[in-house]
Amino acid sequence: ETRENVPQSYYLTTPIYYVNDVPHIGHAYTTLACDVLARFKRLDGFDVMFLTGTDEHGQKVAKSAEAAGKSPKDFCDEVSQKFRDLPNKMNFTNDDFVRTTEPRHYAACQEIWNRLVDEGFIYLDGYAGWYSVRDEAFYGEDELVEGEGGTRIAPSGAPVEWVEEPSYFFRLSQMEHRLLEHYEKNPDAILPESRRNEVLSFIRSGLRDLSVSRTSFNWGVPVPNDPDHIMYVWLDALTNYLTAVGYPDNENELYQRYWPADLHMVGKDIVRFHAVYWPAFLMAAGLAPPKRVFAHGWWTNEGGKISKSLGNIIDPLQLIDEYGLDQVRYFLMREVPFGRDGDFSKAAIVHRVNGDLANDFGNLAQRSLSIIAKNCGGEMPSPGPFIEDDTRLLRKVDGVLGDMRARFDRQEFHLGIAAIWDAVSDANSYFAAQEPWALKKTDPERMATVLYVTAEAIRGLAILAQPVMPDSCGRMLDQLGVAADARGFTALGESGRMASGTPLPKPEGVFPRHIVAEDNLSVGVDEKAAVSGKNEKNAG
Ligand code: ME8
Repeated sequence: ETRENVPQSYYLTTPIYYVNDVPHIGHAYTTLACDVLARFKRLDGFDVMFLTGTDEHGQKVAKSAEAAGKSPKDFCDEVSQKFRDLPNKMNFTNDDFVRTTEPRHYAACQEIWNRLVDEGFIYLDGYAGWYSVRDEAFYGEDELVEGEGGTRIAPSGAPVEWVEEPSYFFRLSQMEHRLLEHYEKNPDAILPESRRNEVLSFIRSGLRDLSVSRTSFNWGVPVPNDPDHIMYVWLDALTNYLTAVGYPDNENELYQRYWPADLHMVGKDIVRFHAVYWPAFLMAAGLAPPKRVFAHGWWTNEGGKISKSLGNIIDPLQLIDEYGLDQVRYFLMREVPFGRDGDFSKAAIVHRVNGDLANDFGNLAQRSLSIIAKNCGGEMPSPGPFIEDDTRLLRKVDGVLGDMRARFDRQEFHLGIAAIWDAVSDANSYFAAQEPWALKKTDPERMATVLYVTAEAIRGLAILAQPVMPDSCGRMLDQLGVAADARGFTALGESGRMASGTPLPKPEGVFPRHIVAEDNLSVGVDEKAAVSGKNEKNAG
């Protein structure tokens, strides 16, 4: 038994989303990024655990339930269901879905609390200070900024209220040194670099002990041995990552295989909770901190902040109806350099759908497969000897996986995808230069070779693009007659070369053009502007 035979594990998580709001593009984006990475790792032979879920406790959710005239539990059941439906609608492959109202989660929360008590990190005192319900966060006086009419608001723009109540505290101040040491030893534990710098300067500015229980309401996990207190919703929520691997049973297989998490994917709004509080709780409790927190950027809508009150929330399901599921998945992962903020615009998505997908990839497959259907008896052609042009293209496609690995390992999804499209572009140039359609009469053997090489290139590219567009690439591979068990990354290159003579189904277009409605001409006019648009400027 060699070590190489045991697949390497990879545990990745999304934030668990508050159920005060229905899923929108921002939530879909984070989970999509994780899905793309989870699929990539599985195709690359890893043993993957991919987790998402809902955050159901706290004042914010309790207030939303009250406003809806429902009990917190009924309200949570209802909204959580909308998040549980998302994987089905967006083809997400999460292995588990954790809800903080589940008994298994209470067990995990109470255990980590007890560990923190045992290690001497919890003490009882009183909290008198500012709290933002919208952020579910405590703020120091010095952190507040002036809002409209001289009111005080959190740096996030959220209103704050003065709170005074008995509270347990976590000795965060004692973790400063260990956190800095941890991040010095692990330079890639927070990405991108800008977020790492932000977190480090926050830690260096000095950490205050953190209030970790509340007594003024009771929608939460009770503190062990003091039921007047419920646990602070962030300590509760963060613990979900342990719940899903069976904590507190450290002996169980999931925990053994997957802890510590390889990646907590979050938005930049919650990096402090994940990169300061969470590793501090874990290390204080004697548990290993996550290997990486990646905080991605923020989406705006046609230049404006997305908010419920502005009524410009983008519903991912509506986008899918309009542009197609894989088209939306591709756009979100390709358009904006991952980590940066991005702007959603119709012009930009139409440009990607019609340019990258319909013209560049879709047409190549459709044209080459149609010529094969017409001129090669509907079978995979039998190639003659390869010339340098042929091997150069196939070598290029074979090289993409190495690039993708390097990029995806740093969550640079846009660059990993760009590597595929660089090869798509080469395949198009090859196809145009070789003119297989003109060879039928003059040199049928060379025609067969060019068509075979093109089909091989498309096979490789479709295998590589599966994590982003699983359905469409699956259909492309169907049309090439590639068996379902020959679609992993080990089938790339020589080892998976297609057999000549394989009968092929009738070719069908996989990436249709998006037709812009007449009454929405501005999109058509803008389509060009999108090429040099804002999001590209971010790319540097
Ligand atoms: O913060 N652009 O939940 P939440 C990009 N329950 N991403 C966005 C976005 C936007 N405009 N809007 C939301 C919470 N997101 C806590 C998390 S984890 C232990 C607890 C994404 O429902 C982004 O990932 O407010 C952000 O971090 C997350 O949704 C916030 O979701």
